[in-house]
Amino acid sequence: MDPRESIVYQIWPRSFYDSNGDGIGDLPGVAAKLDYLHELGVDTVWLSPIFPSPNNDYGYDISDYRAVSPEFGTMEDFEALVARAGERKIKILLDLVPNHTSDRHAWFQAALADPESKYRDYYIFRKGKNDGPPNNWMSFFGGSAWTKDEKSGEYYLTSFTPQQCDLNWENAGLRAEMYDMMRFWMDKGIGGFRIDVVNLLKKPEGLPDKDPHKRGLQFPGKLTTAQPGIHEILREMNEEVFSKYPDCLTVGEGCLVGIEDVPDFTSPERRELTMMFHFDLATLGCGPLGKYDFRKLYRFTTLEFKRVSDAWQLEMQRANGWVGNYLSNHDQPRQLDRFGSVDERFRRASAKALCLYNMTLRGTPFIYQGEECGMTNLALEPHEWKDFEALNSFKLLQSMMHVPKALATKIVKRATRDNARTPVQWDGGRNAGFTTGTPWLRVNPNHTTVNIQDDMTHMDSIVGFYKRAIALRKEHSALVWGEYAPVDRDNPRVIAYTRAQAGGERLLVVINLTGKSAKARLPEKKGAECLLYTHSSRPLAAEVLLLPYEGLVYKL
Ligand code: TEU
Ligand code: CA
Repeated sequence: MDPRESIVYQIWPRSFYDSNGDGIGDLPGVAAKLDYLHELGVDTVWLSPIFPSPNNDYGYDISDYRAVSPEFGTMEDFEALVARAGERKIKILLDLVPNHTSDRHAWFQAALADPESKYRDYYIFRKGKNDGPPNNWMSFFGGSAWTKDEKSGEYYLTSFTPQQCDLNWENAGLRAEMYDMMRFWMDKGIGGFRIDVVNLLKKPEGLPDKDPHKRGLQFPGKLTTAQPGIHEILREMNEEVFSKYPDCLTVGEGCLVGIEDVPDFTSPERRELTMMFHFDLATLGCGPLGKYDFRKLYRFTTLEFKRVSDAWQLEMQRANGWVGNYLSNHDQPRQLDRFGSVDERFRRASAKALCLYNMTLRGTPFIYQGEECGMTNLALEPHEWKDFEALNSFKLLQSMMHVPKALATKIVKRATRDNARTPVQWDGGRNAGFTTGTPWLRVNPNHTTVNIQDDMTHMDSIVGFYKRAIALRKEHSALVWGEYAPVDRDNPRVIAYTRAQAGGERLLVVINLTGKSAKARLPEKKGAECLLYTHSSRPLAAEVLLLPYEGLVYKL
């Protein structure tokens, strides 16, 4: 199978399913739910990092690339999971975090202990400037991107938390070790990798200041996310690893990557990555500084959503690029809070509408755990926040941006990644059936009504709709490969498009993305078959009045 045809389900293992009652989801927990995932229809499961980690950034700070975190199980558990998934024709993707290791990693410890060690050059150590860090870069999570090594007086680059030390991909020895590690996992039978902040691997020559005329820390932006030399690294990685494994799926997280950049990473003839994520929907309604930049109050119109969506669909098609489409993941608030409705009147309908959208786009759909039963944000209280990004942003909002505490609390409650990380709601019982122990993060009390088990028996089941939408995509290759063409483009509430395959089918998708009824102007075709609907089947007409969040697919 061409890996672009996959349907991927993302698991954030810590919160998926706990098999041994310690309150932390684990690999045997994933294995226990394989039948559920198989029935859902997904063929690929991406596991967020499962490696040993001190959890300063919950697994994205890895202290050993070649082992399984004891919190999640053993290597035998992992191998058993791959085997059992394979029996169900499900591939496992691992999360590769090549930009940085934890400061607990043996390489970094060796680099600290002895500045002459070969491992020093695995990282990015530099002398300070004017009693401060080597340059003015701001970390992704706020504060300086540099951390001081008190022993040598030098600084090392930490683009995320101060405990995540950026690796130096200019070092050929480091690259060789990384490729070897990747083959180690591929040889265990995995299907490929999701690659963390892949565009950051290439740093600019000389690590210059960003906007040197400006005072204070500056977010380096394109200076670190768009260095042309990144493509040489990826071509080498492809040659050394991916090309050796047929049908290997690689999805790069292109942190804040531009629409003009993605085709170069993903056109098959360039032999780099299979696909990439983009951030332009995730950051809709945010200010230029991202999620915690509340100045636009996270408000956006459906037309703005459509413009971004159309732009990516059309440009990837034109330039032969490929994206992984998603509306939520472990870094973003729940998709219903962002793009749908958490109002009980519309929760189910909007969950289905968003599913229908994701399953009918050009690109590869990614589902994030729990979205299939319509999970929502949990407004955790400040003392419950676990995420470094949230805690740090809370401080910075108050100290640097002078936001009053009450407003800062409101912003962080809304934006924190903890929203996506509360345990999966399996049933309406104690701890939502996630654990028999004490969950590491509070379970959303709405699990008494919002949960997978109850949803599956509901006549208006969201899980049931996911199954039908996934099956539809599997049955109609036009939904994967067909040409994308927008319909009724200026409609302020309804998104509509056709997917047409040369010599094959032509399908029409129409979705009301709002909580108000809306008219859509559609191409006429007598006797068009209604293949899938969120509410009920209805005949195609030149003008239809859609209910809130109603969506339909027709075969023209
Ligand atoms: O995220 C990269 C990234 O771009 C983040 O800054 C992201 O935009 C932010 O979390 C949104 O709030 C990846 C991982 O997905 C994330 O979980 C890690 O924390 C980060 O890399 C560092 O490894
Ligand atoms: Ca456990």
